[in-house]
Amino acid sequence: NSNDDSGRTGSDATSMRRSFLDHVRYSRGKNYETSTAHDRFMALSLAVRDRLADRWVRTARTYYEKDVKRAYYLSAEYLLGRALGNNLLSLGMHDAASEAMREVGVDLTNLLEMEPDAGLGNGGLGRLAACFLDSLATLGYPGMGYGIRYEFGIFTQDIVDGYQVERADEWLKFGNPWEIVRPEKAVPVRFFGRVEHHQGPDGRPVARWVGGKTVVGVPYDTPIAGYHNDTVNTLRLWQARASEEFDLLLFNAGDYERSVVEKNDSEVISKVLYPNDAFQAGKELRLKQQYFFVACSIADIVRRFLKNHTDFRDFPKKAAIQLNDTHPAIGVAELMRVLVDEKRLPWDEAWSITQAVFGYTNHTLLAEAMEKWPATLFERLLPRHLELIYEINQRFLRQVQIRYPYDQEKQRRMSLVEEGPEKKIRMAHLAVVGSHSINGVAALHTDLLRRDVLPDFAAMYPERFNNKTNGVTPRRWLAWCNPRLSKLITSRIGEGWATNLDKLRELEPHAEDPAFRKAFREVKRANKEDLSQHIRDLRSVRLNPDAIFDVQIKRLHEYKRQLLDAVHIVALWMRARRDPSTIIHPRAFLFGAKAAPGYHLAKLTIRLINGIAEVVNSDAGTTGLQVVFAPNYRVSLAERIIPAADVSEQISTAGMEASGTGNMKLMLNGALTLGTLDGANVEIREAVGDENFFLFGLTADEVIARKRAGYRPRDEYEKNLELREALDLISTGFFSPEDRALYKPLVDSLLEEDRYLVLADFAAYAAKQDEVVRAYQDAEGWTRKCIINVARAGIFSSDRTIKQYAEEIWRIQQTPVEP
Ligand code: DL6
Repeated sequence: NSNDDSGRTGSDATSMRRSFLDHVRYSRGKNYETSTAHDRFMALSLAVRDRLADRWVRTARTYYEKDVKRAYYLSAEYLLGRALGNNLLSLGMHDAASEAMREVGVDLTNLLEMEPDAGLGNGGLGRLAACFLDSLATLGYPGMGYGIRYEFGIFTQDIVDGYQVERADEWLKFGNPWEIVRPEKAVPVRFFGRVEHHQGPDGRPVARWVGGKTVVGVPYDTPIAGYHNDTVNTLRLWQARASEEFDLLLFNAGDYERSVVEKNDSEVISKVLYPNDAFQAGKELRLKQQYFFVACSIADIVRRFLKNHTDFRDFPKKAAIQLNDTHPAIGVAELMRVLVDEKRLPWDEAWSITQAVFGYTNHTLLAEAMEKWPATLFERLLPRHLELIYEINQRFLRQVQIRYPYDQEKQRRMSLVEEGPEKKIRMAHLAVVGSHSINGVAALHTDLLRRDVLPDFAAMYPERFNNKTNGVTPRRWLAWCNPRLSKLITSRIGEGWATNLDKLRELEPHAEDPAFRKAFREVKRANKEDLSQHIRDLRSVRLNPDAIFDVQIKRLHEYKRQLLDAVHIVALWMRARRDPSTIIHPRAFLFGAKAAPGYHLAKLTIRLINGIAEVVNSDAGTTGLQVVFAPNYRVSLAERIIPAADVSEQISTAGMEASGTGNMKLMLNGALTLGTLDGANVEIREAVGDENFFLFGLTADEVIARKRAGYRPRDEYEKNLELREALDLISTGFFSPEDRALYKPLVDSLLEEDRYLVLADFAAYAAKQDEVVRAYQDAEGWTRKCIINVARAGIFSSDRTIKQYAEEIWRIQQTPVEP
């Protein structure tokens, strides 16, 4: 029954209050009076989950009955953040919940703060996956996410004496109200062992992967609610469990201790998210994680298909599988193994099914992020997959040879196997040959992918390459995180923009209305007050809400150039100290960033920013400058910072940032971009016009040319006095009196190599920063620019992106769920 007439899952405050109190008593086993804040958070979340459950069941039934084609998103990362507020928003029950809580004397806002972020991702790639799930459900697409239920997500970052200190992220410690475990759908996954080859009864060769060790994947399902509709899709995350048969074997042998130890070996697979962003560490456990979740997911997808089909030639009509970067690329070999070895399909048939099913999204151009696994590791861990990859490669290279006879060099370059002192499997090549679609995530990125990273493949399979510029969900990144701006927007253009972001265009004429501009400034100002208050709680620095809030929030990486920002702040401060008349407006520089725990220069950069903050904040009264490093940057912190930002720092070396998505969120919330022509910045600038964007720096082609011409960072240092003085101040230990040589590695990296052309872009960056402040002096003009940025952010909705994937790659249909 779809309509619950008992009132158990009603959407009014009375019904919400009743089920909240029921959950306090019957799910938490507490008297209301003795319940803790945590009990209440759990009780309200469970009450909300009840309201999703009925739609969840109906969604599954609708898809099954209509036998629709589904899109499966395979991703090693999902950076979901908090769910309670977002689910209340989707259900349209926020006000009712707020009232219900008020009636029992609870402040909903405080309750929402109890929820830990689901931080199962590193940065943009994982957050993109989360935005995509939101859009799939909101648009009513039959789509499902698959991934890993990491027991520990991205580490918690503390700042101790200016240094990043990592702590385990125990996000499941108090229980997770959203997930439902489905042990009946567990999947066995084999590792190690050996391959036996025989002659099958049909005379064809048969390969059997035997022995080794079995781990079990247990699925945990999380509901993904569409916004104001009846769709609730599923995110299915796999947890590793030791297999019972295996335990039994050892118990029988009487080796209790060994059996317990081996159990650990299995369960460690889903223990922790690797905290590297855009860098491959090459750990065996990481490859195990990848195969583990991919094998479980493919088994699950095949099982679902076989519920109502028998002919695998129909499989591509019912399933599209998207590889979120190469992390799940082993799926190509795994599906071949299932089809050829288990289902006994002929190779060619299996291969055309595989290619028709898979699509591959590339998210990086950085060489150090390209996944390559030693063949020896593969051979030990996944012996059958290595054989299959060799077979795929042999057949593929034969095609290359036919197409380009006599070009041995091309075959070497395109091979799935990198020859050398250590043979390696190139996962991107496996993903490319096994997919019918290969896409980049912003126009420039896709161009560079075709031209510089995969040129041989783009020449051979031009029809497979396409662009899908990233997007962000306007529900979380405007409607939820910025209620003041949302209300103002709705007051002018009405509802509807949250699901049709192009509608924001209607704001544009209002940029000419002084009353609207004033209201817009008041919203920004109030958001800055809120953030200032929050930062004061975190860092005991009170940011001046009249200052220009200049924010750089993203993972810490040399290519993102937090150092450029930091060195410039030092230069500004020296200038302000020397000549106070150069100060024309107070400025607050805010950073948020996690560094990979093993990335020394990145961690040192955090220490430097904190060192600079300490000095600069101490005489903020005279210079008007403030610097804050906000600890533990994560989704829920982004939700506070973004609505308060004036300037969005998107200053990566051109050609390095695949897309960026923070740039879109900041634009959508009325910040102006100070950026290079990199990633989606290019498209943001096209959308808003040059007059509403602060552009600086070398282009991607100029970057390449400068390096080719023999770039000498010292020349830049010599010829720019401000730059030289700032670097000298840093290197002489002014910001680290306790250890004067502390920052030497950072300054040396800039002066000796400067891979990311920080010094080459410094002068242009500093000049553009000056222009930013001048522009800010014209409050009306600035506000106009901000409004135009918001008004033209429509194309950066992940709804637009998802429609493109759905129509151009997956060929799936919107399938709304009846109320
Ligand atoms: O596509 C999402 C996101 C982009 O916006 C960022 O520009 C890009 O750096 C990020 N890529 C990665 C690469 N990881 N690997 N491999 O995180 O993807």
